[in-house]
Amino acid sequence: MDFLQAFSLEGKVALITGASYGIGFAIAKGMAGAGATIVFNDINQELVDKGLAAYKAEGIEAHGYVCDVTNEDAVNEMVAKIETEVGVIDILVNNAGIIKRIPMCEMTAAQFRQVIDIDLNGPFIVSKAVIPSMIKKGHGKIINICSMMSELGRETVSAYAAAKGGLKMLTKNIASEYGEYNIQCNGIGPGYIATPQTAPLREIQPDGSRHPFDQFIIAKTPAARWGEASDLAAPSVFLASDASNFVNGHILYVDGGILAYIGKQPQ
Ligand code: NAP
Ligand code: GCO
Repeated sequence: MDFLQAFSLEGKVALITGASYGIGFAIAKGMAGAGATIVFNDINQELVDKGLAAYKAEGIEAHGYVCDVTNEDAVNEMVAKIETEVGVIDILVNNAGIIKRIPMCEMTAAQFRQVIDIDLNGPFIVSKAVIPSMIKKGHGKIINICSMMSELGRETVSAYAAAKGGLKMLTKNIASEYGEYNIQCNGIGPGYIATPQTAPLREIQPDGSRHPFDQFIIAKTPAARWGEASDLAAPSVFLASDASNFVNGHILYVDGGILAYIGKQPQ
């Protein structure tokens, strides 16, 4: 096999959930650059239209659908429509996700459930909808967007950590259950990435100084910076391409080294 050809996504259809902006958009842009046809969804028409315009501005003819990943009927309907209008999905990126930063004892069960529903049930529902056609086609790639919180805890993110820890195990289970059908399911665990989701942690303080959490993350990251959404594009292309055909059930942490580092030693 031509070595570079192994990384090509030419002729592949990629569905990236919640990809009007942020990490999903950057991953989709990378996959389009590698030759894939891009399909994305978001929860309302306004976001989809914004996404379509953003893709167009990058020279990408993306296909956008309104769909909430927690609604099983809507997801099944969307996947059927994509198969008719664009083609069978070769690559699924479960990217849509939310976070709620609330101390655990102040969090309601309804809030906890909402995070689990979007961040864990969503990937289950969308994966389940695409796997049968992947089996028929003889191959498929599923990439679950996990987190540092698939491995670590921290104050206020109990639901998110539970969901992302669960998503890591869902990844391993999909790999175990469907590997024999030439389906590879892997995860990407982004470090701290500068997107709207993390904007509250980077807000400039009234006195003009950097947010204490922002300073904490810089000190905790050997790369000494926040990640950019674009840092996730090439690792995603790798996991979506033939170059990773024997990589299954793996979580690739793209974190500037956070998980490798115990933290700065006292001076
Ligand atoms: P983001 O900027 O908030 O984007 C998330 C996207 O998902 C938004 O377009 C959002 O739409 C969409 N979404 C939310 N609920 C949805 C639903 N039920 N159905 C369909 N789409 C839905 O977040 P991001 O930072 O790009 O994060 C993307 C993924 O990476 C998430 O899974 C997140 O947990 C994960 N992640 C992020 C970081 C980070 O540091 N930023 C690090 C590790 C992992 P709305 O705008 O309408 O909510
Ligand atoms: C937080 C953050 C994180 C990140 C990310 C880390 O409040 O600690 O939002 O959870 O977004 O998932 O990988």
